Amino acid sequence: MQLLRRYAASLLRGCGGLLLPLLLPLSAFAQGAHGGADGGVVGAPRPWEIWLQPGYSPVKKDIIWLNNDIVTPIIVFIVVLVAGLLGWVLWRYNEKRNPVPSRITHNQPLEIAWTVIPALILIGMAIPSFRLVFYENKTNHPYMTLDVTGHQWYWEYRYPDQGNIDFMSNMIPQNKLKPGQLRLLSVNHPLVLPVGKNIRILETSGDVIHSFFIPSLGVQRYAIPGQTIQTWVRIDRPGTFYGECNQICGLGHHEMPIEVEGVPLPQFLAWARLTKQQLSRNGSVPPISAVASIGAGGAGTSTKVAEVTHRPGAASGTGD
Ligand SMILES: [Cu+2]
Repeated sequence: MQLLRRYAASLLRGCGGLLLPLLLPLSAFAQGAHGGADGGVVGAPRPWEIWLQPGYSPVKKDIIWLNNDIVTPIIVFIVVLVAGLLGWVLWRYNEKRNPVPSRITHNQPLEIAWTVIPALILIGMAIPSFRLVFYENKTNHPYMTLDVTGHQWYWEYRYPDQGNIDFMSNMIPQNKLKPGQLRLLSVNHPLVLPVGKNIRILETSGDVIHSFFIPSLGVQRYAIPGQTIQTWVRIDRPGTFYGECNQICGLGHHEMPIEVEGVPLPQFLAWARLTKQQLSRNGSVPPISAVASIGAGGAGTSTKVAEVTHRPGAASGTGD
């Protein structure tokens, strides 16, 4: 990792020095934390957002690094170089300035150079790309496992390590949204996960192909019937993170968003215990605000988390 970061820094020094002033404002704009009104982070799309969403997991931070620091400077450099060459040819070799054109048709050193240099650029991009693909693939030391099943058109979440809690998560229809809830993104029962822990995610589907996509956490994997596909996440800090199915899966494709509540471990464990009790008692799933007073870092942290996660009606009610 260190090696790759040094490689990126030298790449920027080498070819991107001129581009840096252009790219930095974009990058800073893209990575500024999206703070929630109550102090917690919110991973959600914003109006007019053209860059990647800010990252709240190690995988997402690497995706941002690969895109912002490696691929984009290379793309900008090539576009500027080719446009400059084209402009120079138009200016220097038009009919007026160059009435007798050269009859040269081959230049072997030039042809070798314009084959080898792009190949080297592609290899330079492929090495960190492949490394990232393998990094996204799995975690070797998961704290817990989460089973995700895609259905037309809702998500099912199962927690095998917390007594097989199993519930459905449905989008809140637009006419039932409460203040603070997001159109096409808020759900009746959010996925609740502990922050700072490696979580193995095993995905499958009950019908057609779906895709489990949470941009701010760097999670994207197909959910395919008859297969189990693995990925993982480690949420950096408490907050609410939104995603959606991004594989066209039928008429209600837009009705299966993902809402993740990242909370401190003690609060997650308390919620899991309460959820298990309530599911067996009356089939209901408690909102995370039901255990909001339990936090990891003292009263300050727990209060903040309670405020972040408590949105009226967020998880109370519309049933499965
Ligand atoms: Cu889907």
